[in-house]
Amino acid sequence: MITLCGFPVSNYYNKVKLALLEKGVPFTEETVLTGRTDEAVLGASPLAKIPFVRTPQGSLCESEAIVEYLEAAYPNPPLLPAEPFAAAKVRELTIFIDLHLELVARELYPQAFFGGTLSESSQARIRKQLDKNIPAFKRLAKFAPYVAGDAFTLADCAAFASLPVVGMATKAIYGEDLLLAAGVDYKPYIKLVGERPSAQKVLADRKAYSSKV
Ligand SMILES: N[C@@H](CCC(=O)N[C@@H](CS)C(=O)NCC(=O)O)C(=O)O
Repeated sequence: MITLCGFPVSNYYNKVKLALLEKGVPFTEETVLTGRTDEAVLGASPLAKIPFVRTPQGSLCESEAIVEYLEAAYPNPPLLPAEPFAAAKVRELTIFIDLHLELVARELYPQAFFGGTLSESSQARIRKQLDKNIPAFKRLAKFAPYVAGDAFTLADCAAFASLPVVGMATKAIYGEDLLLAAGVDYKPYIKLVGERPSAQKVLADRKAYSSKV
């Protein structure tokens, strides 16, 4: 049995949870907050980031390594195309979401969501990166109707979990959702994916957790 460790508000936690649910892999959840310095966490996730999973073979961190493991260990239903180039295109898009959108926008979160402050120069630096990276993502994203094309893939696990956060963070800091401003019309897509039972569970669990803390 797999144990998913982290908490249901985290976008990377929910990326992995979506993949588990879509594949019907049995799993349990263990609440682990960030910033832990004990061996139980550092032994599984050396940077103390969440999510990580415990499996009968050992633990694994980094959401992309985890979902790739799930894809290999539980191939059905597939969340990557069988054809190697098509699969690589899905991975390419996931990298753009995680690395070039989310990781850049993440620098905004302390002020956007947690009451911190960012200097004007930091805001300007991040804005410059997003103004370059969002149109780049737009070139690759299909929304037809899924982010990588006509099938639900691992890229949707990342996109569903992270695009709304990127949108909200940019709106909070810059007064406009930079995804929408650049013509990335992701809202109907989030609604479509949000109708899947996997996404409904992720959203319901996130809501239940948020109302508890
Ligand atoms: N590259 C990591 C990113 C995970 C990540 O940044 N998780 C956040 C929560 S959403 C976290 O643990 N932040 C605390 C920290 O970075 O110390 C992944 O894909 O799993």
